[in-house]
Amino acid sequence: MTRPAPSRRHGARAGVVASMAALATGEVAAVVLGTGTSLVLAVGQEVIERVPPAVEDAAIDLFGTADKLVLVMAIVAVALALGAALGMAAARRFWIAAVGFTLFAALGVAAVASRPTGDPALSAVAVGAGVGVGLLVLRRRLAPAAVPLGASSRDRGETAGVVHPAGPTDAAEVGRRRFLRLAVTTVGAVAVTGFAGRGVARWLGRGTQPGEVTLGPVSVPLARPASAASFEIDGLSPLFTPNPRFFRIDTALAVPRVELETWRLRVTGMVDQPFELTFEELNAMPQVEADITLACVSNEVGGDLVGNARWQGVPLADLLERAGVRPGATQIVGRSVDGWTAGFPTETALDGRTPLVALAMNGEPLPRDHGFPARLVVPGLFGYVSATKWLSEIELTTFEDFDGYWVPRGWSKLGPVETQARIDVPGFGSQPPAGLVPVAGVAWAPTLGISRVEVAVDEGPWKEATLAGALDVDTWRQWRYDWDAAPGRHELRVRATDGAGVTQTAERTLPRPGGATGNHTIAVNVVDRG
Ligand SMILES: Nc1nc2c(c(=O)[nH]1)N[C@H]1C(S)=C(S)[C@@H](COP(=O)(O)O)O[C@H]1N2
Ligand SMILES: [Mo]
Repeated sequence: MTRPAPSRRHGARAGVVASMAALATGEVAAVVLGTGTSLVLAVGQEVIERVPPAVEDAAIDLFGTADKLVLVMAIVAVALALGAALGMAAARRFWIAAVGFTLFAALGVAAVASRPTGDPALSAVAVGAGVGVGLLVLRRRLAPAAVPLGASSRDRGETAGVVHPAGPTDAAEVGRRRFLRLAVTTVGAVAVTGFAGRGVARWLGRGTQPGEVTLGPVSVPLARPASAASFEIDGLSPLFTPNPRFFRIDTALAVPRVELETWRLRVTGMVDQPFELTFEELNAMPQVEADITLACVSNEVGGDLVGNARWQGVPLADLLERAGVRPGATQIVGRSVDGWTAGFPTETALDGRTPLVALAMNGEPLPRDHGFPARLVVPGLFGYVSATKWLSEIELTTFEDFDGYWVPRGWSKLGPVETQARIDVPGFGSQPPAGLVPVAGVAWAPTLGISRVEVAVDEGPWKEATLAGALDVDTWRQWRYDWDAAPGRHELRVRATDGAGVTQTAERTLPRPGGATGNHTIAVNVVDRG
């Protein structure tokens, strides 16, 4: 007797369920086995690193910082769609699904293998388990006897009339079989859940908690200059951005979890004495504090991808001195445990500014999101060329020999921070009451400091704003302008002048390739109180 083949629709549905089962099994197995990354994360990371700049820009425009979540959902959606296609094919020839699932699994393992943190052998086991479970599920669902209760009438119609060759004969036997199946499933589920649960716990506990670290002492703790007393204005950015509110920008789909026992910082490349340090050794070196404003090159004029912190760490210059930089080593490259890189001129480490291998941020060990256990911070340079988080290596090289992560993706080789001013209050589109309206914000020109901020109302002349004391030339500076506002719609513009007397350009440019320029401008609607 030949059985009718399942319908294509039934095949597609079975394929989706099978690929869901395969993905879920693979991800759980990855956690349990501790493969370092998973198929979905590794494929996502490959997509992030390979996508053309135009697509990347569009995705960021469209989804903003939710882009990573959208990416993961898209990968799952594609996997399910492929499952549907394979399920349809498998309804006729099962081997097509077997080959298809195995091919995609191989691609996934290749993605894991290309990650510095991934273990290809273990992940082949995890992905293999996923494929096995997926194919089992598919086989069961495509077996004519297994048409599910919830199947559509069409599916049932097509398989109606199939006689179970060895169907149960009496009710007692049916009961026994059901009980047996239930028992086996329950035991299986409990075992898997327990195993997975332990794995998840281990996974979550993996890596050292920043809180477990005791930071070394600071040679000369910074006192906050008395002159830096900040303005008390509602909505104005505080001088120091609290860690939980500090912007986060990176390519990491999963934040790297570093185990301090095995972590090393290596100084390599064009040096006389390459060396490596444990965290303990690094933490035991003389440390300093520095107030440095960090800005992202992707920050739009008026945007919030900028923050200020008090960093604590080891001066980069001390590490370079110990290694002995060879002549001709024009570029310092920071490399992250996840393979990300950023490079900046060697002279910026030696020209009097204070680049740090930072271990702490605002008095706490670096939070994981901001690079635990160590990161670079270089005053005056955008993060993408300098501020390597989860730092594992500092390599001396040349600009001819190496490009950091973002350079081949269309961003400038050199990334000095553009002088900028931002209006924090009143908010864009707000409706302040007529009369005296405090206009305030922050301005930055790292390494030179801010010497003047001016505000213009509508087409009026530039008027000088009052500056709060300067924390440091490397940090932003608060400013305020008390505006006598008349009712109606008004436009406010701001511009900053750096410590060398150069006023920022009014020319509007996009962030790519070297950072946005132009005057932050907002519109407000002043309302008559009477
Ligand atoms: N390892 C790693 N470090 C990185 C990045 C990254 O993608 N990976 N992004 C850089 C960029 S573009 C910026 S702007 C800063 C942001 O630092 P934050 O997330 O601590 O604010 O980190 C830099 N360091
Ligand atoms: Mo950035």
